Amino acid sequence: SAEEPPSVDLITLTRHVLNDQLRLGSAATGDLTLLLTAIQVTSKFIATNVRKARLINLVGLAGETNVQGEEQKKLDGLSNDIMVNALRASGKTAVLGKYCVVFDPLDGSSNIDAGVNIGTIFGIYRVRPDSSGSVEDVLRPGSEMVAAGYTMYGSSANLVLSTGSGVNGYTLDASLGEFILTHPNITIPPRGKIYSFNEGNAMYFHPPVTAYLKSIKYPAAPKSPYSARYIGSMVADVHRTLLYGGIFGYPNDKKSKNGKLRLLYEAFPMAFLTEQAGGIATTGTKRILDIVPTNIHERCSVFLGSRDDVLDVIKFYKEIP
Ligand code: AFP
Repeated sequence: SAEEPPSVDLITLTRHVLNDQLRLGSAATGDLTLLLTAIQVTSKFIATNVRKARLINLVGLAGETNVQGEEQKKLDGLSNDIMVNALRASGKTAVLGKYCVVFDPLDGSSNIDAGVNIGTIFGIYRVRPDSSGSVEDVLRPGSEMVAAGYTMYGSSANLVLSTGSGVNGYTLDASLGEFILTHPNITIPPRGKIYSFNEGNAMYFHPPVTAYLKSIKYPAAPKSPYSARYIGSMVADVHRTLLYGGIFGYPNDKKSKNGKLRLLYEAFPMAFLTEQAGGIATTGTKRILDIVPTNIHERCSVFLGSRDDVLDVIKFYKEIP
């Protein structure tokens, strides 16, 4: 009730991660905690700028015409610079101490104008023992990531993180400037009722995908058809999938031969989180986290979400050539 006193034992992201590290004993030097602190600061900064950009979009900047497009585009680059500076390197990967980070600073940016949720996606590798940090350190399977997560910029900023022992969700308390643990131990329901695909690509889909979608839209009685939800912003679509269950898919098709989503900084981190939450992430024929990348910008086919839903897709791939 409104009479209830505020909690006096807030679990912040830093506290939570530090506890995790302490549990690991002497192997933990606190470097990962430091790195995650940098990512948190970055997320707060981007969250503020996303909010500002939306305001500017609504009211315009004093003395400027044609603010809209310009400001939106800048936000994309700005987020990249914020992230890069915070992580001290360039492009989509950065080396910090004994860790390498792959990231998409502002994923779903085509949605900014409409005020739809967007996000930052990141994955973290430990540099190989013999390396001083190079691109080779991130051309490794996603299963070798030590941590992965995203921050979603919506009505609040939500940071969802896994350091390899489950998934936790934190919400930015703007007055404290801290991410507070609000969604401990996120687990995906084993089966959901929602499918999330861009069906505008249906005419290009391969037969197993077409057959799978038909099976959930026209199920045999007494089953009910699935609901469609597609935001077009991977962070938001995956966030909903982690919390409510169901399936998110962006398959390769006759037009996009390798799919659309980027393996390193979209598919891997989301696959890592999905598996840590008890779900499955596959290309249809192969576990995503087992793929060995050959290029940092390569793409891959993606199906992820509730265990039973993704197993259904895999079955269609096995049965239909
Ligand atoms: P943008 O950053 O260009 O908006 O792309 C976002 C994205 O990479 C990912 O966040 C979405 O899941 C996917 O693309 C949506 O793609 P479609 O617009 O083809 O549905």
